[in-house]
Amino acid sequence: MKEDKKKASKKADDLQKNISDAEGKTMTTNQGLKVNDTNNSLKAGERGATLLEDFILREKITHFDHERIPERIVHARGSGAHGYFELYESQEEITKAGIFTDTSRKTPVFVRFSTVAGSKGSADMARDVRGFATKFYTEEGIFDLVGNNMPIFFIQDAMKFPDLIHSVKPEPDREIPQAASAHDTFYDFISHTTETLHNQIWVMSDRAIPRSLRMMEGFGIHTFRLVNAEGKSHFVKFHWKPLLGVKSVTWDEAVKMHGADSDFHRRDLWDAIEAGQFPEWELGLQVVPEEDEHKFDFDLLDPTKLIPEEMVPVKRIGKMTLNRNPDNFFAETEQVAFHPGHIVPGIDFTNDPLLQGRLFSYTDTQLSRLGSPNFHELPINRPVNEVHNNQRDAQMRMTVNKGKTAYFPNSIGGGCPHLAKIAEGGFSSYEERIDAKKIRERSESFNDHFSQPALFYRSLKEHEQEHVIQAYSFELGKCTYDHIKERMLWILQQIDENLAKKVAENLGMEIPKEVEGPVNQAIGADADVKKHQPGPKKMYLDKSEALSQEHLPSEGIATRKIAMLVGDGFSESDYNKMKKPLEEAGAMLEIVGVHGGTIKCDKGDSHKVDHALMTTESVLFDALYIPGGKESIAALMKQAKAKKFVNEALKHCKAIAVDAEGEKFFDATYGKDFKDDEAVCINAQAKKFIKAISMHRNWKREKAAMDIPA
Ligand code: HDE
Repeated sequence: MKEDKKKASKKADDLQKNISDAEGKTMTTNQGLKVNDTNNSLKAGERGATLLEDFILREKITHFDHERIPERIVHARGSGAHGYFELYESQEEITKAGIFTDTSRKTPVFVRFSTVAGSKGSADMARDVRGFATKFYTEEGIFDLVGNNMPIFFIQDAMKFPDLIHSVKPEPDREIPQAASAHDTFYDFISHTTETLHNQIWVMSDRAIPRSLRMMEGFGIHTFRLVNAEGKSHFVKFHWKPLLGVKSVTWDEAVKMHGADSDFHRRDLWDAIEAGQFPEWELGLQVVPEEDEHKFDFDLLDPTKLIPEEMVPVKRIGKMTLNRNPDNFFAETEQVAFHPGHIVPGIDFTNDPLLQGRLFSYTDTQLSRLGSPNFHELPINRPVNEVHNNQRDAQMRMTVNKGKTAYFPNSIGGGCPHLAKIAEGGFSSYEERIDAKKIRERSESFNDHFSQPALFYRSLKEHEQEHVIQAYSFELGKCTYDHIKERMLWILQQIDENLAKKVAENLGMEIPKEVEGPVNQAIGADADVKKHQPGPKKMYLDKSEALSQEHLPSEGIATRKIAMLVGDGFSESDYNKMKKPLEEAGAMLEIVGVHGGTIKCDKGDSHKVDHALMTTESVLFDALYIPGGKESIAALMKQAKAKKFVNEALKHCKAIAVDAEGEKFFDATYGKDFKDDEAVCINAQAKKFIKAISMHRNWKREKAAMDIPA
């Protein structure tokens, strides 16, 4: 047990070497000189000019002037956390990787979650894919699993990545919109590139507006290889399954959350870890023997395709726990450098053309972002095992290499560092047989663009489908070119007639009989245009349960935030009735008062207000409780915002509990029409309220609640 703890903290111990804690220390310059004044520059007299001689001023300002580094071209906005990974049972039949064979290990990890399109300071609740990048500090070196919260990607070949990203980023003339795909250039690209549709429809689903970074799945997307000690390879897809289930907010909430708390996800992750409620994910594998490669109706190398879990089940092999917040955002979350090419023996690549391109991009981007090929020496990036090679120098080199030799082979340095035999853990690439012509082409097996978006849509629950319709209607409604919207409607019809019909109705447009010109533009000027059009829609599976967010059962209400809306004079007994059971269930009951400071209960005791009504919004909570207390209810009655608070909670299908006089106030809101609702608890015991909160949302309410003008 003791040994285990030691292993888990190996990276923490390593980082400790660079931790600086100023507590009780004297201020110095960067050269170690004790500083006596940091408020005034050196001047020629009290009211005179500043002197060039002032090296203390110059050092401080120069450092400040250069504090910023370029933000990531994609995934700029992110939040990170430390943790560890533990394996349930050895997977030695399919891989020799130590993290997947040695159950005694507690491998340190650092995870960075991100949005893709927005800038570093953009709002967390943007409709977007979320990055889910995990750095495993293994005993054999770094393994990075650089994935997303959706199991497929927009494009099939790395060559198109700059086009995709240029189309979704703010339009270059006016630099708008920020962190949003709802604009012309994105849909111009999408509507001419049907391979994008599968990822695109996922982005229109609830997956793109998660309730919490802790409540998202993660996927490695590409098919990777696992290689065992005998050198046999299996294909594998990586999955992260959150133990809190997969949960989202509604679009109306997301829009309001942008304003109410643009750091909502970052704060939520930080607060949960600080509160000791550590987020957990199980790592799952979908394993396909090499000989089964061509058994599917799609190509395993095509990153726009997933393997339905009904066809190849996900085997859960271990658990990751995030248990520590970074000490410094810049040093850790900003400077962490992931790379899908960071692998360890037992893990290898496939020829997925998107993955192949990524293998180039990630080192390249660190050179401009972090400024030097020595980025691997930064504390957050360095492995926990020793690094020895003949690479030398370059900007900001921190390692002090001893000796005369920086070449191999050498005799002067005793031949060191020497090479590792494969049996000693030396890496060797999987020996894949290749016999091919060098061509700039796309495989025809990648041409099925409609089957899986259609499977996804068919597999969603009714309310989830409705959200997709609303999302397309919103996004296309924001586009200004009719021909782009028409192309999109025609394309949506290929996915699902009803989806296209509903979106067309909302846009007030007709679905065109056909689109002008080829659906997709030719991939190369000399390429056969016909060959690159989307192939016929296949139907190899009616539905895949796992594609609906509802597929991961989650129990309990741990980490949920419940607002208790009160004025002075609220009922203390009601408060006590709810507080203990909710907290015992791991939830947080926070007092939202009609004013800040402290607020009095009916017994005259003062309670600290967690949020004044004027500083918070209903969208920042998972559920709402209104206790009784005559005076308190009278105060709420006078506040339009208190009514809005209730109406929004209703509209967003949240659990609401009301006690005693609280019912009178509830009747003064749209609540009066929802008193029989499954998640509305009038004068109920905490048990019922807890059950209602654990539903996350009562989607059955949604249709009726949409009419609430909140
Ligand atoms: Fe990335 N991607 N990507 N990407 N990606 C980057 O690397 C790139 C792709 C993903 O938190 C960049 O260090 C290309 C797929 C995540 O630091 C850059 C292509 C998937 C992160 C880059 C892809 C991802 C990145 C920008 C197409 C899911 C954030 C900064 C061939 C499997 C990592 C950086 C973090 C970051 C390139 C496609 C996930 C520019 C060229 C597919 C989670 O190198």
